[in-house]
Amino acid sequence: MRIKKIIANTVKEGREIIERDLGKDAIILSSRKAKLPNGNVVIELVAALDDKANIKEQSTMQNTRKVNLYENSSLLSNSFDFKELVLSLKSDISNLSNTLETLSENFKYRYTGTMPKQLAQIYKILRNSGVSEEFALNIIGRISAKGLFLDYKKSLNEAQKILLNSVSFANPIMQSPMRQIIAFYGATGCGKTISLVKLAIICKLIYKQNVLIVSADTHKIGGVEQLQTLASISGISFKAAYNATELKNIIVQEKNYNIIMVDTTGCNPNKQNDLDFLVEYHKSMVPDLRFLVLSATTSKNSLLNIIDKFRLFDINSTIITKVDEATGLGNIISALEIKKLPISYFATGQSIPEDFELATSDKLLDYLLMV
Ligand SMILES: Nc1nc2c(ncn2[C@@H]2O[C@H](COP(=O)(O)OP(=O)(O)OP(=O)(O)O)[C@@H](O)[C@H]2O)c(=O)[nH]1
Ligand SMILES: [Mg+2]
Repeated sequence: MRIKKIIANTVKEGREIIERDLGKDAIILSSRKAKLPNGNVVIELVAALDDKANIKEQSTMQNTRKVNLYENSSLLSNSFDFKELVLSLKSDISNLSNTLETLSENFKYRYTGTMPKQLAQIYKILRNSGVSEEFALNIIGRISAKGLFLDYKKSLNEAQKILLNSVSFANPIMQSPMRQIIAFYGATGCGKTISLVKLAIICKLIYKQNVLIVSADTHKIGGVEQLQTLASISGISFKAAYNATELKNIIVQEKNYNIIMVDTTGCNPNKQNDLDFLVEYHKSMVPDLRFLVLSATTSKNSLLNIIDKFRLFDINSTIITKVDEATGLGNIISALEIKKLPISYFATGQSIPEDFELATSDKLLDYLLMV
């Protein structure tokens, strides 16, 4: 595949240059206006030509002929040709997938062509770390405005500073003379139960709190057993609430605990019934602290959707899980920046309780970008 960028005075002129240089089969991938250093406005066109297109076309025609042959003869006697056809189709699909990959890469970085080299590099790092296109462009614009763009290191520091400043951190669970009810909400499989156990152990061992774990995840097969086992290994008291009334009774009766942590059922944010069901539990426990657990491997748009849907529970703060599996936290930062939700903790693996830490700007810096 050959890709060529050309500058012309008009789109028509650009097309003619592409046709002359790459031939009639070239495809125009993008066109936009650009300003030259002398102030002249020109058209910048990016075109691509698949060198193998003609060869492939011929081979596909031959293969089509072979298929027609099969219609009139025994499949067995042509089995060798059939194998060839499958191999050729496989190679066509693989070429197509490579072309799509190149196109999608070009699309992802489509603005870098006009940026100074250093900024283009930082833009790519931001995008690869999950920072949205809009936010990444905004960051690049702010770096440019400060005139830092010729110094890569300074530019990168500035990008990190902007990202760090765009999120806030919430206080962790504190020792308190008052009993605290803490609820964990989130989409299915985001890491609610494991995070709850990690935090319960930390509260018990470090803060010397008397902790009760309650499972309100009684509808999922094995939900109660999973948490009961983890609580028992950790030597933490455990109860299960099979409906909202039982949860309310536990909260009313269990006055001797400083902290009651409630694990809720994982909800599909797009199923209103699931959310309504959870609201019943939420109302019955009236939690003091409401964590939304978000996986760092979730896309920005899905995170925005989850945050919007879980607003029902008056979330105070977030726990970001699976940081160890994510390629940067740009998606999380982009979503939290828009929704103005703070972070309390990072979960960085499956080990209980080691892979759990307080969210601070230093920690965030470690995970922020895939540099
Ligand atoms: N790598 C990694 N895996 C994690 C992390 N947190 C949780 N997990 C794993 O993710 C899977 C789901 O974790 P759970 O805590 O059961 O998730 P959940 O939100 O309670 O799931 P549901 O109750 O089914 O909605 C388990 O295999 C966990 O070990 C993390 O920070 N890093
Ligand atoms: Mg769970």
